[in-house]
Amino acid sequence: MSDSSPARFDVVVVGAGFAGLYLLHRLRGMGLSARVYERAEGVGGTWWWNRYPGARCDVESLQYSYSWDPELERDWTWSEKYAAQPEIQAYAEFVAERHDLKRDIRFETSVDGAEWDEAAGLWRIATSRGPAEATHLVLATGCLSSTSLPDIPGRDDFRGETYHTGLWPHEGVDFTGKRVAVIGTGSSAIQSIPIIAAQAAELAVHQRTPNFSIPARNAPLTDAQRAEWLARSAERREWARANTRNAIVTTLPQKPVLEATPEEREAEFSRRWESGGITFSAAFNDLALDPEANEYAAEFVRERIREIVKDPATAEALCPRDHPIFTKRICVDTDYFETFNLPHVRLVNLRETPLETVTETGIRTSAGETPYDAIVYATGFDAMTGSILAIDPVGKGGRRMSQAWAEGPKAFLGLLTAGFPNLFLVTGPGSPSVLTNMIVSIEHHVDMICEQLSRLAARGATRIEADPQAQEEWVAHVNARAAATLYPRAASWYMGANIPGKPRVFMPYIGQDEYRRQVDALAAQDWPGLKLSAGRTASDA
Ligand code: NA7
Repeated sequence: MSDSSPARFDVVVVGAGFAGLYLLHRLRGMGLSARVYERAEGVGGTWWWNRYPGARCDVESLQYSYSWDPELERDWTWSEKYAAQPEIQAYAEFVAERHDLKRDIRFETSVDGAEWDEAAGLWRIATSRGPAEATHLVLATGCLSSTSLPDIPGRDDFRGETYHTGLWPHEGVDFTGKRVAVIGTGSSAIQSIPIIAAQAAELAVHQRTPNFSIPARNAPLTDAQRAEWLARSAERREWARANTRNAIVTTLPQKPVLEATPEEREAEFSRRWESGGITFSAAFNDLALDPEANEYAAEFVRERIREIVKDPATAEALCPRDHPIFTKRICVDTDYFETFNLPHVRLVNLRETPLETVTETGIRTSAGETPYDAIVYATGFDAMTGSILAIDPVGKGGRRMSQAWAEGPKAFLGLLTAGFPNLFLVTGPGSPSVLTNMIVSIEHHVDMICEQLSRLAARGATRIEADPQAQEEWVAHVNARAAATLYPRAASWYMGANIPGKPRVFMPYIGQDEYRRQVDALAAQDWPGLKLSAGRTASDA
């Protein structure tokens, strides 16, 4: 049913993931009227949709949790070192219930468009359930929520079951006795393949680019571990925010690998490999900067692959060589490489036998056609910009975001785009976002948005906009930071390289610790680069 007259709010938020939930809580605390629109039936954002078997966070659960309400961490018990999707989604649900957030969320409602009304000083928002208006619009739409299904010839002809990891059926899928093809070897594939293999009669993994993966060493958390975290969590979180590139508590690297002896090198890589997880990347401080240093880490992982995978040709095919390690988000797995030792699991190396077409009954590569009962596309997302450009807001002068971002996304601090007044992005391009513990970056951006809304109120202003010059300088700064590292050498989704036609621009800001310093310096100067002005508000109109 459609509402007839537009609903009107101080702030409309798109998305009820971790960003939307915290933002709603903050906005209420500021006495603002707010409405969240969410296309899913429940809260959790990416953790609502990514229900594929084995979906699990690569940041430890004790850290991948909110810090804004200390009671949440006292009253919620994480069961494992790395939480699986159902537990994370249940946590989002727990927070929504605890803070009574759902009454201001409209579920199963998509936001299909938004247009800035310059005269009225408000956003006119089109939702699947009717129009809304708001002084401010916040796109808390997530960085990995717009799924990408490759345009493989014949894709829609397949008569068997087809799945995308990012749009997994809520009732689950049972692959028992089935012949399954997985396309892709990114993080979603690497997590799901061992579980699908445990069910399927046959599993063929279609790999175009091999990936680096570190064992998770997941395990149940003990009461002692939880108590130890709780006793010092605030201090540790603060330390990670101030001192690390990714806002993850770890032991910081002590030296460059190029200055380490072979014994030191081996010992430190081995220690990190044995403790597991993405902090393997913090073994030495030059790994993302120097190709020779990087190669030591890459070769260490290749050696482990060769040890694990029994068939030497398969092991070699699984060894990544196309990109420096850490220039794509490192995968974290449980028994991924081990799965290729199972007799019913086969690697299809698309570099040797390219995928030609999907047929009605299977997949044809240059080596011939193989029948399957199910195809799983683990083919990723139109990352960081996909969900924003799906709404494609229309800013001042009728200019669309897709026009403003034609050469790549531009946003001052990853937060506001020039020409789009009162439109905030949460963890947008130009902010550390996907290179970090996302929850930490989300909290930072929500706090920054609320600070700007408070400034507006304190000054009797109603409009905030990024200055185009400040934005250009910021984008140049983001690019310069990336260019000083090995990151741009990978054809990664950070670069937009996985989506045909998407501009190749390194989107996230490298180093959330430095980002915070930049933000704090701007705050100390009363935010040069952000223009506040008075104008008519939604409530005057
Ligand atoms: P990713 O990391 O983008 O992985 C997608 C995979 O799909 C990757 O291996 C791609 O190979 C493969 N792919 C995409 N299109 C094709 C076609 N046309 N043919 C064959 N293979 C293809 O997505 P994920 O969902 O695994 O992970 C995304 C993030 O979520 C991850 O980084 C974590 O932060 C959580 P390619 O490398 O392009 O050769």
